[in-house]
Amino acid sequence: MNALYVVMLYGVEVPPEGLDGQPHTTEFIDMLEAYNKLDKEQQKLLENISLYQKAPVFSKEAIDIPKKVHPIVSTHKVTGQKGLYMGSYGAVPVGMENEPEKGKEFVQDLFETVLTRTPIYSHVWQKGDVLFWDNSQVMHRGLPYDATKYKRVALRLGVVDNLEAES
Ligand SMILES: O=C(O)CCC(=O)C(=O)O
Repeated sequence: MNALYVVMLYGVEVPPEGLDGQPHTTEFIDMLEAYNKLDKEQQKLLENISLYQKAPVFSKEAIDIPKKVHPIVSTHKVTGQKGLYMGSYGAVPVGMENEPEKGKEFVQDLFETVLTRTPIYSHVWQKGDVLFWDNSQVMHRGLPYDATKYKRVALRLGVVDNLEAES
């Protein structure tokens, strides 16, 4: 998977609010904790499952990009700790290609379990904030704001690991 290893986001210009009067935030979930909060049996079951991930682009061309396969339990290349890798919306387990709706439901149910057991860190942006995260075992999403009213400028730096290449 060519997912970025470390991501940095620098809020150069930040909207004063998100939607519906809520603060403008980016949410994060620690997927190590998500894995650790699962029952042992569920952890074991997931060890054998990989997901087809969709390309993280929102264009018609994305349909033609081959899907990537990633194990749902990922082992951190540096710490050796296990975490969940749930990836993109609409991911389907390998072996369930012919019943994609059932596959998506499986992933959705797992994600709902994660959300009930794992706290979400919601970062309320202030101009000038710099965030770093380990993108290999942290999930994130930026929440929407009214782009017709406010300007947002964020600089993003991504680091790709080459740990396999070196070892
Ligand atoms: O815009 C945000 O708050 C999140 C940024 C993001 O999704 C990313 O950098 O991958």
